[in-house]
Amino acid sequence: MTGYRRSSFSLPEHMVTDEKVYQSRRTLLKRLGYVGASGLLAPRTSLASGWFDDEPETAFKTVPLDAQAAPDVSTSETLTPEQRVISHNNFYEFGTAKSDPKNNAQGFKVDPWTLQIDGLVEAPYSLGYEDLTTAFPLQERIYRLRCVEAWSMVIPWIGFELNALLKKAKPMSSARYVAFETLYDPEQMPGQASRFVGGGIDYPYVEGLRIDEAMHPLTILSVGLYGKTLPAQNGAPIRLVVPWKYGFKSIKSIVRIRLTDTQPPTTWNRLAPQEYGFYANVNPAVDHPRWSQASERRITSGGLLARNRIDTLPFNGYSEVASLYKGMDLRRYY
Ligand SMILES: Nc1nc2c(c(=O)[nH]1)N[C@H]1C(S)=C(S)[C@@H](COP(=O)(O)O)O[C@H]1N2
Ligand SMILES: [Mo]
Repeated sequence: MTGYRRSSFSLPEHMVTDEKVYQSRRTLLKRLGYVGASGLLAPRTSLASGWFDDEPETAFKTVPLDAQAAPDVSTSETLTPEQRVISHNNFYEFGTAKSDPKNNAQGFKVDPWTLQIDGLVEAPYSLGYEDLTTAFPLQERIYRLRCVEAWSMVIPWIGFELNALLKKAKPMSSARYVAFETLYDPEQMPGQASRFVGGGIDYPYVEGLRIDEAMHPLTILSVGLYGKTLPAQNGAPIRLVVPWKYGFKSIKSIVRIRLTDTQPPTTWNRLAPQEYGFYANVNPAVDHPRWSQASERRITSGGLLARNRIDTLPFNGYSEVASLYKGMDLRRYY
């Protein structure tokens, strides 16, 4: 059981304001020819309006989720407040500003959903929306999340070990990597409909892990946070969380998990290979070409001037994974 307050989603004041800004930006983008009307209008018009007048029309629904606490793999550091976890996001499919995912993903449809597990496995299978939260016992794990942009959060995730999902498919001995893919649906994801909104990424967003990284017990698939199912902006209905790697490895809204024998392409590596590697292990000794990775801004309840600069730790403090990289030059395999 989790002990968090379960308030229903309500639309904060600043979001209403942001929505106005977004509407005017949308008009501009349309005029510039970057987006077709359908791409950006879909998330709002696809909602049944007028039925629940007391509910904000654009609120994505989350529901309480029970999970077994896992103190042995959880940090006791102060949690990043829920409001920050769900309003400061990277999810370029919904725009590149930190507030864009929250503002643009409220109409995201996740039910029905299909997650396919295939590739080099003896027993490929798929999970539907309900299965995501029922097929495997759920745990609550409090992990640090360290973005490559040098900010970090402490988040109470709900999920299960990726290795449980993989083992169920009976991986073949030839499987050496695991490839992940986010939903491709430009009707729902404005960033996929427009290179301008989506930061120039070639969608769908893809990620990958070596099989031993994927099988490591710290690697989880998350279906919730703060005692509830995942908000759209955090990668509903299911996303990866690899706590010792930079945040961009933790791919959101996954529809396919494929076992392969070759290293799969990964989105940020494809976009800027000198800056983002396949491994992307958190490493204070290897700077990003354009900024230091020695320290990070921990997002807490304090304001922008809060003293929340902390040292970054190798593997984001998860030193038990170091043995996975024995003998590897971590400067070369960044
Ligand atoms: N599909 C997809 N997954 C994604 C991203 C994205 O833009 N698209 N951003 C990544 C980055 S850079 C980070 S830091 C984390 C942020 O997760 P959060 O918004 O839940 O904190 O999601 C990662 N997963
Ligand atoms: Mo990130």
